[in-house]
Amino acid sequence: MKITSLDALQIFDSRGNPTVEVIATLEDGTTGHGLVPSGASTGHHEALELRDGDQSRFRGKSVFNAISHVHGEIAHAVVGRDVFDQSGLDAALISLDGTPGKSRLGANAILGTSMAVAQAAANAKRVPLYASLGDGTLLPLPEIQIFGGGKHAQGRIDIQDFMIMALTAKSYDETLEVTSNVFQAAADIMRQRGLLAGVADEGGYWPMFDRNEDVFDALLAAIELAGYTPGREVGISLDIAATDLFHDGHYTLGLEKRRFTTEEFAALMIEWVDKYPIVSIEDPMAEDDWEGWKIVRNAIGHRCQLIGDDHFTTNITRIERGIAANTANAVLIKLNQIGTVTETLAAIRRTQAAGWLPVVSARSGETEDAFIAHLAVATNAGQLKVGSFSRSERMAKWNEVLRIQRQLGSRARFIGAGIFSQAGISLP
Ligand code: 2PG
Ligand code: MG
Repeated sequence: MKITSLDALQIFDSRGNPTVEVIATLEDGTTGHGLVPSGASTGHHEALELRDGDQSRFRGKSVFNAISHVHGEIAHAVVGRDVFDQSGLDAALISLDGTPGKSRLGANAILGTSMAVAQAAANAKRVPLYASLGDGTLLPLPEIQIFGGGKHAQGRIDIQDFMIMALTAKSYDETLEVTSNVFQAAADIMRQRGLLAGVADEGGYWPMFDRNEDVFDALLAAIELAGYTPGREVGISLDIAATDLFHDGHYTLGLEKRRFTTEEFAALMIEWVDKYPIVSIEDPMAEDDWEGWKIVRNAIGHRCQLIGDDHFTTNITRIERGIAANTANAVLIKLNQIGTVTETLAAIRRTQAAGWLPVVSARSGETEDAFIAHLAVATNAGQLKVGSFSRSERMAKWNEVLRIQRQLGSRARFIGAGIFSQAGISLP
């Protein structure tokens, strides 16, 4: 089935910033849309999101150049190709761009095209996207944000994501019920303490705390108020986003005016895992602090999931270096960090082949597209991170997994926190 045309337009993400939507049309009239998300705490090794930089329009953030690349060179290369040859099409886009970071045409232009074609292929086959992308049937364990900080809350607290994972839930539905209970209880706690002041970029509560550790106290109180035992039914998961805390060779917690060497910051991460029921930490160390990562991995990698986000940027070369150096045991998977569907699928497969865990993730700037819900199920990734349990750009993904569960019926599988044992992680 041939692709007959490609269209693109500037739409807006959940922060109201411009982003790219691409529409692929096939010879039988079938269409597929690809909506591109956008990060704020981005890694330096990510593929380039092409923005116009014209300060007179959308503060420099418009994406009209990326869109004209879709209408021009990209359409020229894609129209007439077979929609079912995703890897051939993605390879053609990569070589057409010709730069390592997709900086000439823009990773946003390329990814929008790649996603639109993947969706059009599923639509042409008249199957859901998850069934077209792979043969997985495993529903993911969610990692859901309760408090948001870091760059998503103007640095109000240093740590970016305070999340929970429903460890003993027997089904995907039950994970959402547990999350919903804790999310509402957290609002009660914040209200009681006079700290409720709106939500951060991914829908978690805006952090009116004075110390990073005060957030742990509020989170533990919320879990208990909801009727669960922290560490048994509900575990804590953090995204430190440590790249943003690392400047001039040191880590800084601005809220507490504390400065750390690599060894000291690694020791703090280990201390927190000893002190609190933490089951997962993302980016505990800065993206290129390979030595710091090794210290943390050696100390706690057998009992805590350690996810590389900025550290790997969904880039197979960096993932392979991490596997060889044993710096982590899990990889955050974001389509727009690498820029094509094929490379994203390869990053997931490589992670799984090493006995590590892929965690499929949204960006802080999201759209109504639920592509990643399908990607998580299609690849049996086992975990999904989409920010909080509020705001429709987040709920679109959680709800889509409910629909997939219904479609899969008795074929749907759920192992929840059982996924950790696949990476040799035993929770205490
Ligand atoms: C992250 C993501 C999502 P951003 O750091 O994992 O929480 O944030 O999209 O801003 O990189
Ligand atoms: Mg992150």
